[in-house]
Amino acid sequence: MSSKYGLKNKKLAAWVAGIEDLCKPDKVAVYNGSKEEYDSLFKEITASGLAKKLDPEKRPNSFHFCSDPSDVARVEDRTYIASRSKDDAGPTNNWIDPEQLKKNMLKLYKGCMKGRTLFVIPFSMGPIGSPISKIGIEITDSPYVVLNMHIMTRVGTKVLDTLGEDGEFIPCLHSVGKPLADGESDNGKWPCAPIEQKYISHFPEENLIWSYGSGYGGNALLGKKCLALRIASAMARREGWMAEHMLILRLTNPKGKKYHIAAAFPSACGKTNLAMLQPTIPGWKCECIGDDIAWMKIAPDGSLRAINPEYGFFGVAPGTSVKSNPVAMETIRANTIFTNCVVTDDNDVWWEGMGTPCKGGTDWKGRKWTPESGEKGAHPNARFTAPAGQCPVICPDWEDPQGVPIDIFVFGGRRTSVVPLVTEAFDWDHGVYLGATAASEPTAAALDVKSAIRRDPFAMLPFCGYNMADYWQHWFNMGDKLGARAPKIFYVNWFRKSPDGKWLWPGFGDNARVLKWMCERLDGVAKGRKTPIGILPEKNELDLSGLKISGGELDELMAVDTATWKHELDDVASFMGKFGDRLPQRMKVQFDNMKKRLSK
Ligand code: GTP
Ligand code: SPV
Ligand code: MN
Repeated sequence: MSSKYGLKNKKLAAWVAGIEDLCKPDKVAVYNGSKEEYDSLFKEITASGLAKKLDPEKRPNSFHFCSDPSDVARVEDRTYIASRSKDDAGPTNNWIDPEQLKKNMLKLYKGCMKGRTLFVIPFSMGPIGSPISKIGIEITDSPYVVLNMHIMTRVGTKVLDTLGEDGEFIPCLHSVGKPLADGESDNGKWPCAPIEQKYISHFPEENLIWSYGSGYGGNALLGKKCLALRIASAMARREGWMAEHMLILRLTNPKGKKYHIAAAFPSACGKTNLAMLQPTIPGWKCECIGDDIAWMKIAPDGSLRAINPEYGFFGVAPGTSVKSNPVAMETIRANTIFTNCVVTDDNDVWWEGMGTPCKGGTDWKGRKWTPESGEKGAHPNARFTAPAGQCPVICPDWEDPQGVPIDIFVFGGRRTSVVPLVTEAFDWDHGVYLGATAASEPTAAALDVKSAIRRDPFAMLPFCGYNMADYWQHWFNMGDKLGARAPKIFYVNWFRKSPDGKWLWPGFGDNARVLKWMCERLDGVAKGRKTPIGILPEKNELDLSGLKISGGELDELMAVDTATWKHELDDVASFMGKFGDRLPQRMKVQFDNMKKRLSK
């Protein structure tokens, strides 16, 4: 039996009816995920002036959007973890009492979809039917969100069929927060609410997401950061699995041996680039499984299996070039949505660091622009949304419902000094310490992060849906369960600079040289050398064949300066102090060990 709008799932039908009553949209549409529906929505939105269709010869079936200048990235100050107890959200999350937050937001949601269509988007995070996958339903009044979700997740009727009448789903409510008066239209302008009305709210105890006021990226495409990281991390802890801000790749050595690597770097610190790496060392091959999120479960054989819950890439555009990431450039050749780039005079897209000149066009604010304009043409957090299946090096097993077995975890961040190119953890607990103390310089991926460097444990600071200290304990617990099957843990820094401000390491494809050393450590081929902070490559162990790098530069890249590391420890101590009694005992042990090693 079908209810209104053909929704057979009882909980879903009731939820949609309730939200319709609250938000008062003009229309309700259930998104079926077909190409016809995608195309016709694009026709509509292009006619309305919000999207621009790019030259079909140069960029087939691709579109460009300019967002509002106030709505260009995640807003961490307006992102909330609303658990019943403040301590369960922990000192690194914004917290409001869930009842209070709902009261505040209900006022905003009341009538907020007036003049708009309420879209119901059924989506699956992970291959439909995988034991690791989860179903979500996003309600949104933004066609931009519908079109992006179409690329980023598996959407439509097939998800509703899997859900059935009584299946469970995670409700994700989204509104741009800009009701229209009678006869009013957006006039091609990106709708959103002022900053003080924006809320990106998570209720981890009831697996519920409410987002209001922003239409951009992780604030609005609720399957990504909200569901697949914040809500999923809380579920994963309860259920004994892991939801991480990690890329997944498969590296194959010249003998054909495969290694699966999952790496966590903060936003805009190189996940997409590493995921699409093209090794510069002969005989090594890299294939991409995911570029932002990994969900991992222990399989019956004891291995840790990872899937990419997403279906597309929402990647940073600026800096992406044929030289730095040819694979990404090929991936976004067609069927791609661009946001906040330059639209060139010949109707293609352009951004700073694309590696090709641009004579002129329209900048991300919609103004006439030339290279002489003096301002950047693309916003630093301009993004592309492209289907993962279009990636020329997508791994043939990227949709395997069982996932791939992880051998190596890598953590990292953007540090222009102090942190060497690569460090291996002595053991699992030390690896958890390395992840927990990861730090990075700010990037454009969040609007409101300004400090010089900040601790970003496991690259999860903005994405952990519960107390970060409990999250660390969960990592220790997972290590206990994995035992001998636990992946080896490494820490990398591609971003160290010389005193005159030049990158010391070429990065990108050459990062394969570092991954190769990791594999050789796994196989017991490379010996490494012990330092107080971990194991570093022995001289000559890094394959530098064909690379122009001086001995002095290499020494600087690998330098471990005890005095600066002691200083670093003070910062770690004050960060860890925030967690009080919740800080795991095993973390204290690691801290003390580090201190002892540094003072030897
Ligand atoms: P999110 O999508 O925000 O989670 O970011 P991400 O971690 O996927 O970052 P991405 O790979 O898009 O890289 C962001 C920026 O870092 C781009 O401007 C890249 O050009 C730059 N970058 C990536 N890898 C390297 C590297 O190895 N060396 C240097 N110097 N820059 C890099
Ligand atoms: C990030 O900021 O880590 C992203 C982009 O991957 S967003 O989806 O906007 O969060
Ligand atoms: Mn990310």
